[in-house]
Amino acid sequence: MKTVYSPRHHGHSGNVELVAGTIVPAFEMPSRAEFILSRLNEVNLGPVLAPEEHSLDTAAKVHDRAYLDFLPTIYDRWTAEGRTGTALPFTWPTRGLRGDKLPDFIDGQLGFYSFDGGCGFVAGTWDAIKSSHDVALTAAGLVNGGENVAFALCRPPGHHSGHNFMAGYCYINNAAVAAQWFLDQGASRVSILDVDYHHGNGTQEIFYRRSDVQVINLHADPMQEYPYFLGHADEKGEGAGEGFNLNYPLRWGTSWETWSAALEDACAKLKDYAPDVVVVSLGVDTYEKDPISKFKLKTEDFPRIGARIARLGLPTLVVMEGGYAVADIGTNAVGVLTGFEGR
Ligand code: OKP
Ligand code: ZN
Repeated sequence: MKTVYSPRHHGHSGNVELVAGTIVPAFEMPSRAEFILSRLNEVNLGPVLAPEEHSLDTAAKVHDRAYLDFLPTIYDRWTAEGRTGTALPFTWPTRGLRGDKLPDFIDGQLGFYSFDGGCGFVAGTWDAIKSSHDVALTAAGLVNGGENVAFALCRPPGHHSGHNFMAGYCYINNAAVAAQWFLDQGASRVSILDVDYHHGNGTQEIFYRRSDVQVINLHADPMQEYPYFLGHADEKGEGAGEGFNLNYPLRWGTSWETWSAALEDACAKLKDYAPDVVVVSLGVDTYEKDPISKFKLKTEDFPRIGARIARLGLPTLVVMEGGYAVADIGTNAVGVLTGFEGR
């Protein structure tokens, strides 16, 4: 299997976040991608290719253009105010506040375009975001060109980012952009299968009223876990999208027996939809040793995930999302890929 990877993800480093009332180094760190890269070389997964530059025109079909225009300007505007360190918002337009008025000042604009404080900007963040987007589209091109599967080693991840907001380490929704791109290339239907521990609220939001992208999520129950305010089983899509969104919220402590039963049901629903291509939002934060998650999947379970998805027999783009147990992230993420290949 071919992988697309860019070292430009390194620009997004030294980031911080608020955890349990304290500012700490962000769990989403550069070594995540490096451990995956070295593991896939170790097992000879296949060639590792550099991404080609892509315009943001496809991204602008799933995100607001004004949001995409804002992202590259953030860090310069932050430093222009004499600030150093990580650019972060501290106010958000929640219930009862105006979501239709974009403030002038950078602090207000950061809040306007965010759902939470999980998306810090440092000097190289925009370049990393753009490279991650390009990685996803280049890998999508491999699948469109006839590869049965390709791996987009994206960093930063994307699935929490919605049409006009960043959230949970995610800025551009790489999987959503890739799905849109497949449609633009002539696919009639695309399924996004999100197996990250966290609900892919951004992906759900983007396609909620559409029937051309089926969105399936297996994730920790939002009653217990981030992103808390989306991801319930009764969210089935709206209007033309009704019936094309599927959520499998699972309780803390979920292990392979329960998780794989949900995957089985999800695969049956996906098969019924008969998409031309599958985009997998791959998070391995379902792992028992993940520092921010509470599922109990074991290292030997990850190849089984890949094998089950391969059994769908559909062209598949695997897009990297979360996973924070960095010492084991390579083994677990690449385990899904080797499982897909039947080895
Ligand atoms: C991104 B992905 C508090 C910790 C919670 C949000 C988790 C984002 C996960 N700062 N942070 O889905 O793996
Ligand atoms: Zn996650």
